[in-house]
Amino acid sequence: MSDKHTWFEGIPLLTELISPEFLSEEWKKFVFKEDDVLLLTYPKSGTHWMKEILGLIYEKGDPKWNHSLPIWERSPWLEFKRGYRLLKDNNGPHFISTHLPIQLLPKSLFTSKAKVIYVIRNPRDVLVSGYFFTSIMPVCKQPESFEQYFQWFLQGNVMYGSWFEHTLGWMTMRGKENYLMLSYEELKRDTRSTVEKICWFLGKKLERAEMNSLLKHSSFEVMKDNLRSNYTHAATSLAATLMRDSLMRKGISGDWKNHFTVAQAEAFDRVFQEKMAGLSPELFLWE
Ligand code: PPS
Repeated sequence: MSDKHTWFEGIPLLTELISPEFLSEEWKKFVFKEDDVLLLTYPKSGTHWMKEILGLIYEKGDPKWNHSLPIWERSPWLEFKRGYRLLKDNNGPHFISTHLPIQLLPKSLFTSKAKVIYVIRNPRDVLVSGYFFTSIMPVCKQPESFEQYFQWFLQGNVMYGSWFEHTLGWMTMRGKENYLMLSYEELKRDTRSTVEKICWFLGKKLERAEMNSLLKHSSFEVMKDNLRSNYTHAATSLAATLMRDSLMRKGISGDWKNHFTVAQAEAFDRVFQEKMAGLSPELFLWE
């Protein structure tokens, strides 16, 4: 693996974005507060979509906040220096995001009453989305082919490590009352009902007009044009365009069928069945 990845406690992290030194003793003592909302995802699982939805729930469908602050300030990344500073320097409540696996989270999470939302996505679509993202993002290790990335993904040699281990880890929190697990697919299939479920979990209620506004402003098309969500405000215009087109790429379920060969689909199924054998198939309702 190239130096685009730095391995930390067995997990490949993007060298340019996260340093093991930063995930230090001080960082590990971060205290989650009762009214924080923590969004947990493996990369490419719909994180930005959920960030947009959370902002709209708390703002009762009004898009002003989502359109005035960059998305990385609305819901800072716990594992990025800049995000962590924002969280430390401001009393909150916070919307916090992370792609880290469970074993790397600050321990206060496990005794905190912070609300935790975990979004899972069909790993086949995660793989395809990750392939297009890493292929054009200079901070990522770029694959020479889809087949090469496919193999890296199955081996866990991609940013944030194995999807299988990551998912098995976060699923151990199932059953806790401050933990809600959702899938990208249910959000896509029936956004309204899924947002109602999130509102119920967060103790929020939206009127019909507020919900309609939320659905409009969190749609793929509107988000792709939201300058504060599509990274157009990122450091350079090239980075911004690359980010927008790779971060908000297609926004559909099942795109893997357009990219996997029959042999890849079969190989993936074998690994999935082996790694996820202990879990009920009902947890994975996707095609
Ligand atoms: S990241 O970079 O890991 O944080 O990416 P993440 O935000 O988790 O996931 C990116 C994928 O989410 C899709 N997306 C959406 N889908 C539906 N509706 C909306 N509003 C939406 N916003 C983002 C995005 O297109 C990426 O998936 P792919 O399959 O690549 O299109």
